[in-house]
Amino acid sequence: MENCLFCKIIKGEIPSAKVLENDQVYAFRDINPQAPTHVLVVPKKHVSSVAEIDQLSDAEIAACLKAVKQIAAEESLSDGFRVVSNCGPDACQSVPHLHFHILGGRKMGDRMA
Ligand code: DGP
Repeated sequence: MENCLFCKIIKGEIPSAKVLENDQVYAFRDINPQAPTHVLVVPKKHVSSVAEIDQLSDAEIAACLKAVKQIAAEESLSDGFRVVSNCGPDACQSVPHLHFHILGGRKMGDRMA
């Protein structure tokens, strides 16, 4: 997608603090961290959100979640972490390229919304 911010980050046209990359997934630190660890995991193929996840292959979907697991281990989030994927305006999704927030490094609030 020509004008997609995260597509530009994946292509290296916009700098990012890379955490993990493989054939299917790119992960980088959020520019506005909301926890000591705040990493975004994105599929390299552009889809807007979970609402379009059927446009990804099963392997691409699995790669995202396996990346979440790998990053949580590498970031030593052994006490737990939260995975969030905002989807659409009611969820305040601000970048329309599917992404999974990994939030950890502190105790989260017990309310999710
Ligand atoms: P969401 O609101 O769920 O769509 O989350 C989008 C996240 O993307 C938000 O936490 C801030 C982050 N973000 C926006 N622009 C940039 C950027 O240019 N670089 C990085 N690293 N993160 C960004």
